[in-house]
Amino acid sequence: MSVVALAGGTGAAKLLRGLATLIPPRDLTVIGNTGDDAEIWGLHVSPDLDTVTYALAGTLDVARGWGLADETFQCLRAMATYGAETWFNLGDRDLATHLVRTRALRDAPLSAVTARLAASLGVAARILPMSDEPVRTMIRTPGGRLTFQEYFVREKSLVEVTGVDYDGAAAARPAPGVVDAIRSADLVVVCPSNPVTSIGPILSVPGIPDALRATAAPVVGVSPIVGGAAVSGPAAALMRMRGLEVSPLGVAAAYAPWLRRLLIDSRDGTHAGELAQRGVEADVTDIMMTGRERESALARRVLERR
Ligand code: FO1
Repeated sequence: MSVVALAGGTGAAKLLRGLATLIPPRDLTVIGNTGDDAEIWGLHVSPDLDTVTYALAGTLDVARGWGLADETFQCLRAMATYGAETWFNLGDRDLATHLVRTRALRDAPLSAVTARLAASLGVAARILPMSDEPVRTMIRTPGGRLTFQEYFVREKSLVEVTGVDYDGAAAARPAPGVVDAIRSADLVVVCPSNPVTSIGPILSVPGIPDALRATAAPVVGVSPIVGGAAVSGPAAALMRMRGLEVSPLGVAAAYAPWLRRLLIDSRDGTHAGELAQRGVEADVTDIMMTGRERESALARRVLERR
């Protein structure tokens, strides 16, 4: 069985860890968001690809949802003494990933470099960036445009957002393997990630929405919205700004017309009827992944064919 997952960062990491307990890693292909990639101290940082890779390698700092467990930040402190910007917390061992990636990108595309990093960390699942070309999520605010990391980490998502752009998307192509993986999948999973800034950039790459429409595989999502609020991060404000209702209905609207089934929380069960009217089967369950067992239980539910 071939499972393809569209993934952002933290929310996706939990579901992917659950899936990895149930299917052979070689059956899992992750298509990761690179819209929030950033250049920090001259290094190419790919936060979502790293979060997914570390999660599947078993080395993610699960409490924080990003970076490596048992990390230290000596280099960050040393950089501060040189007057460098230190709002983006790069850990000492995490730095090794960015050093190796940045050097390797001189000779190879991001997809090849990502595969190499994953293999070095013992990850057998296939992790593909959505594109080898740069696509950057830019947040429009009354004070000007910010990169996603400036908005999310430096400004703590507190500034007003007037729009979101995916710079470079029009000229980007899906990374090698992305379209084939979607078209030949037995199941496509949309992880519980931010529809605007995690899954949105993936869908902005020409060719990926067409593949989702064309695949014979059922496309199954897990709602990142529970009880009218985002499970984590700024998804609610960004969805509102896009005119999407902050509920499973808004999530379904973001993934129309190819989303077939959406796992929603018991608290949102009242939306099941309207989802059905819109052609999306609601699968009502407890979707909060508060521990390893819940991650596996939710993943099992995602894999169930109906
Ligand atoms: N998130 C934060 O909230 N603060 C940070 O300082 C931070 C540093 C960081 C370093 C490496 C990395 O891979 C991720 C990091 N993140 C941090 C998370 C990152 O901003 C988010 O995971 C995504 O970009 C959103 O999915």
